[in-house]
Amino acid sequence: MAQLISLDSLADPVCSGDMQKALAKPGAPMVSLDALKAPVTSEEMRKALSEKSGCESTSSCGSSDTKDEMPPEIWEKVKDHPCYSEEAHHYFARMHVAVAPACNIQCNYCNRKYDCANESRPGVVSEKLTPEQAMRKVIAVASEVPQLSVLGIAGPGDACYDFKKTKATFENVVKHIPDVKLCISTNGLALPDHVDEIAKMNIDHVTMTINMVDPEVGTKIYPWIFYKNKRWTGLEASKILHERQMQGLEMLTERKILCKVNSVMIPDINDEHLVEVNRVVKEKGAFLHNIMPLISAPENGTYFGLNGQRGPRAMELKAHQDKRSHGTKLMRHCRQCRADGLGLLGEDRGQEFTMDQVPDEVSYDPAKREKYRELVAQERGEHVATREAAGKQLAGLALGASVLVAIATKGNGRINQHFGHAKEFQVYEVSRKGVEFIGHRKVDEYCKGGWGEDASLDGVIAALEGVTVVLCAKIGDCPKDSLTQAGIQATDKYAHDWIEGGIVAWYEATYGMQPAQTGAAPASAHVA
Ligand code: CLF
Ligand code: SF4
Repeated sequence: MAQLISLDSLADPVCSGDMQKALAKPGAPMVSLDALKAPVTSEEMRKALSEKSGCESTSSCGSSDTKDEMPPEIWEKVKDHPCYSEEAHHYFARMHVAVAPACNIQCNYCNRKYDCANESRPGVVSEKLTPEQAMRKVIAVASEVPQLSVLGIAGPGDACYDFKKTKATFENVVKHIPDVKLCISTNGLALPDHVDEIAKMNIDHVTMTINMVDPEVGTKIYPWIFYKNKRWTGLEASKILHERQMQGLEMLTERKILCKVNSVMIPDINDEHLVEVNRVVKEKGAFLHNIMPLISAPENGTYFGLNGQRGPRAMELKAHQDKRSHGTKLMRHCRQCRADGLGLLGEDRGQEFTMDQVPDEVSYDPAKREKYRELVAQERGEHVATREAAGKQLAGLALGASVLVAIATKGNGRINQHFGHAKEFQVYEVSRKGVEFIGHRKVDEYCKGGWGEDASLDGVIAALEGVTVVLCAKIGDCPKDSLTQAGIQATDKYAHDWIEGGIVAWYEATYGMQPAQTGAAPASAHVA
């Protein structure tokens, strides 16, 4: 008899201990990537899933609220892209190949010399690759990581400045894996020279980092640029960069290539100015605006890090993003990836696929990716329906304040991670608008080698500033008590629920669901 297959089983690099425990549970879904090696047909999987969810139909599944909000051709481009669709980031993974080491500008927040496998910030890589190595690595990863949907080139320098390598890599890869989406990230200076080639190569997604639309502001961020064989500094450098960025954005818009704008929020330098950036990029056709916090510490060796420029705190960033949320659609789920990032956003599986582990001869096996996509198409429908129902339930409440809820999740849209294993918590805001994802908080795992670390717990508590409750798959009494003392509730009652469903159930159990005319804001709700 075929065993039940869950999305987790296709996607999760679980440890063998977890697997044995899961298999020991009567009726538990099988939890192993090995599931894909078994002769399980997609028909069997569909049947298993419909038995589980009670959903026989596959035709209506896969729809989503966001699908209804955009033209079908745009939806096709974003629906499986973990950065362009918040919903997709629960299911799909990106892979960056570090083939473009050279850069034509200097940002005061960048130092590409520094490398640490645990470091997650743009410009950082463990291994630079040639286009040929990149192709072998992508094929190996695509055969093993079913969630992979996007191949990105995000440096470690600039994908457009090093365009020959970017182009050679993409051309090699699409010959073997034609359905992978291609994505590049650039500072924009060399972009206008390559937009036509980008269009020809079907690169549908371009991210441009735009930190200013006023070159005076730019002088505090960019000490120099290299353009037309010459190094430019000061205001002149920032003016050229700004003009080229605007030209590049307009060219992308004309060719209907989706452009996401990333802006690094640098307190007291461009934080207030980002309002204007948001307005201008919206006017010029940017699809999405991603305001990211400056990562700055002396040990990073960056100009800002060495000179004491601080980054924003999580709640500062949130307040800032909230103020900008009426301009271009905001991205809030960015994880500020490394230039060799691999996996779901927020996880990094790069160390599993270093070049010494990639065979010289590789061949692409599409089976896992195909089966995973079929399952996602179905589960996603159920997830979206849960989210919509959550929104309706909350719409009539008299909430004067919003509540922040932190979720421990391994992906797939469920509350499915132990508190102690979380390296980040996803934060949702419960308000009259429904349940909205508003960001994540990175933490050091509390549980290392089977033991809780008090020092890590202090860090987790600090990172959860403003959060009312943590929902997770499992939590011990010890961390739970410490969280309670810090004013944060924690519970594993909603383990394996859809995130939005679990949140509404917790809300109802805690505050009740009172109608607008009689309800009052919960006393302990955090005012955001
Ligand atoms: Fe990579 Fe960037 Fe493409 Fe995504 S990342 S090139 S758009 S595939 Fe995504 Fe990473 Fe944030 Fe970038 S989470 S840093 S936004
Ligand atoms: Fe670093 Fe990117 Fe800035 Fe170049 S554009 S200096 S790689 S952050």
